[in-house]
Amino acid sequence: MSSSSVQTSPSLEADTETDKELYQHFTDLVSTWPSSESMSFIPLYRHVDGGWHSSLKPMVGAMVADARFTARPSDIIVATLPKSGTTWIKALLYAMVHRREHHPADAVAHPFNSLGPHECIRFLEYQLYTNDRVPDLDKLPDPRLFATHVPFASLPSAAAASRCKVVYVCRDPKDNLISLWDFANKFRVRHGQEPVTAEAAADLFCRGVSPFGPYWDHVLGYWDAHVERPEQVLFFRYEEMRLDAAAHVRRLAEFVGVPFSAEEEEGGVVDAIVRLCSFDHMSGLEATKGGKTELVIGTVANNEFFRRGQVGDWANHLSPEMARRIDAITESRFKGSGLRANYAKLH
Ligand code: PAP
Repeated sequence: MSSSSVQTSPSLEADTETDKELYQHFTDLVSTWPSSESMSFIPLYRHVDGGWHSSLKPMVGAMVADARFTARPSDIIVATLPKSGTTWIKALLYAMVHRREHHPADAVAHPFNSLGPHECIRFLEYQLYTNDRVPDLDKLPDPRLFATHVPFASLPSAAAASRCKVVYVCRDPKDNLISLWDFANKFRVRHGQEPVTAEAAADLFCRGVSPFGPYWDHVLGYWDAHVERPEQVLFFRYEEMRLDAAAHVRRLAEFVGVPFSAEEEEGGVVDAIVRLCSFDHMSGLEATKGGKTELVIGTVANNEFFRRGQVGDWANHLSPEMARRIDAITESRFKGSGLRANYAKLH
């Protein structure tokens, strides 16, 4: 975690600038950085310090968050690459943390009936630090739950200083890519653009031109942080969550300091959380079928966050050659890190 984005602008006097001027300052700065066509409907900029890619507004939002977010040690931040299980981990974390006020077995009264996971836990750069506003987050009760897609090194520097907790989820890059590609094409079509082929999207992905990518840098950044500070950074894999979601809910609860009591275990609370947050249950809720999420890049129907929710769907879309190309990069980049490269062995 660093304040690299602030270091790129030594003349910035954040305390004296109005919110609008702060956004303008970073917008002007990012606009001078390299940009390239992407699989989505808008170009991606390359963060000159961090090396990661994002469209303009979320990148600016992340920089404003870096400058202005004040953290508490009790904060919990969900960190993911887009399309690697964000919606699911947000649901699991929210349901687990709030299990006493909102019993997960009480499916009728649970907030998920009216609020999607993205409204329960908001993204810093897509929902909170947007539209020239610096949100007042001081009144939120502990523990405050936030989400972000930025790499570990670009998390708000206040979060590093506070030692708040970070929950990371990664996913097989091939499934991550296919999920991203499908989502990006929906945006393209909505904006009157031709969809891109899976192979073209994969080529961009391999060259690191994907939201918050390169994929491999993002995953390794959080992995290394987890190895160094396991008490601060939890590292989950989507495929392993699919194999045993209950074990992950227990680890999540222990990690944030609210383990399940013997009484809760006997009462089946863990399984109730898993069921409540399952793809089948969440995708059938009214909040999913009819709800929307306002993101700084546009409004998204909540059902767009639920596609298939499966492991290995990439095989239906990627050529064997492209799959091998991605696997070879993963193998070589993960080598020596302690992170298993072979996702196929996980399921
Ligand atoms: P985001 O980063 O834009 O919020 P994110 O939730 O990470 O998106 O990605 C959506 C993927 O998670 C979809 O995968 P797919 O395209 O391969 O189907 C979606 O189906 C999957 N997903 C959403 N909710 C769940 C869930 N409860 N369980 C398992 N997978 C889920």
